[in-house]
Amino acid sequence: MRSSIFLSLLAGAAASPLAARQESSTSTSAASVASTSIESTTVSLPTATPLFPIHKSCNSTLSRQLSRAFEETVELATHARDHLLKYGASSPFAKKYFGGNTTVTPLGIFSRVASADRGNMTFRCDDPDKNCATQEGWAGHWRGTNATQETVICDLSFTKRRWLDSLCGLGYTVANSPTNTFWATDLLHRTFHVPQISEDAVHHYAEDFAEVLEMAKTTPEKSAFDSDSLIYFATDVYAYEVAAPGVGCSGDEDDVEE
Ligand SMILES: *[C@@H]1O[C@H](CO)[C@@H](O)[C@H](O)[C@H]1NC(C)=O
Ligand SMILES: *[C@@H]1O[C@H](CO)[C@@H](O)[C@H](O)[C@H]1NC(C)=O
Ligand SMILES: *[C@@H]1O[C@H](CO)[C@@H](O)[C@H](O)[C@H]1NC(C)=O
Ligand SMILES: CC(=O)N[C@H]1CO[C@H](CO)[C@@H](O)[C@@H]1O
Repeated sequence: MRSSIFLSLLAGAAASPLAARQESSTSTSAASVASTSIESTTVSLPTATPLFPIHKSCNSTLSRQLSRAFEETVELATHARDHLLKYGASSPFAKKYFGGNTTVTPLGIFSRVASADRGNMTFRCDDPDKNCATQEGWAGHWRGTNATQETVICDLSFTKRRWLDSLCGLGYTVANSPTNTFWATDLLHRTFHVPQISEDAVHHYAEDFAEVLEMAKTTPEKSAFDSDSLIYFATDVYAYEVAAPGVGCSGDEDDVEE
């Protein structure tokens, strides 16, 4: 472990003077650090993209795939962030998915996926809660109250998820295909469940694509915090600007299966 300097953060009402203290390089106890602390190897705030931690239960084969999957997740989130930085609420995609409301919330959420500190969150490949073994069709799950910062990726994910460069191919359209078609979209959803990334702010309000569109029109203040709205937005933008420039693969909203 690298030696670290912990800086107390001026947080909320309990503002306190900045005070630096040394943490022994052998101590890895996150619990010994106040939850309002930030870790940094230098005095300035970290700016590089931190890696998503992959648990040792993932063997080399799985770990190599997960590393690439997380790179794509960060790429998708980064692109969504940059699109919002450039166009803000005037983006037609922001209008479509967030109702033209302020985009500062989605901007913050995508920024956190792209570059928030990863804390002690982890993605594991064993099956501690036995959901992979017992729940038909589960390809992974957030561990919830059993371990809020942990996510399990079941073997099934490794046979089902597509790479982002297949976006707009194989019959995929944003409107008519599942949000978990790709590693990047599936993992975006999984990071939204982890409080280290989402600060518990992202939830499921809409049930399907039609509801996502309806919500943007009626209660856009919810859309900005809706897991599926955020995923559809990021995918639609990436399809239009990267996968099939100027064309995209939004799909026909009227064909959406209920
Ligand atoms: C991980 O971090 C969270 C939040 O900072 C803390 O509540 C939890 O105890 C930590 N878990 C471990 C295993 O260190
Ligand atoms: C890693 O685990 C997967 C899934 O359990 C397995 O199919 C694969 O053979 C393992 N790879 C190595 C190098 O052990
Ligand atoms: C938490 O652990 C219990 C006991 O092993 C298990 O029954 C439950 O399904 C787990 N919760 C989740 C969200 O996996
Ligand atoms: C925070 C904010 O701007 N909320 C607005 C989002 O859009 C709806 C509908 O136009 C407004 O009623 C909210 O005030």
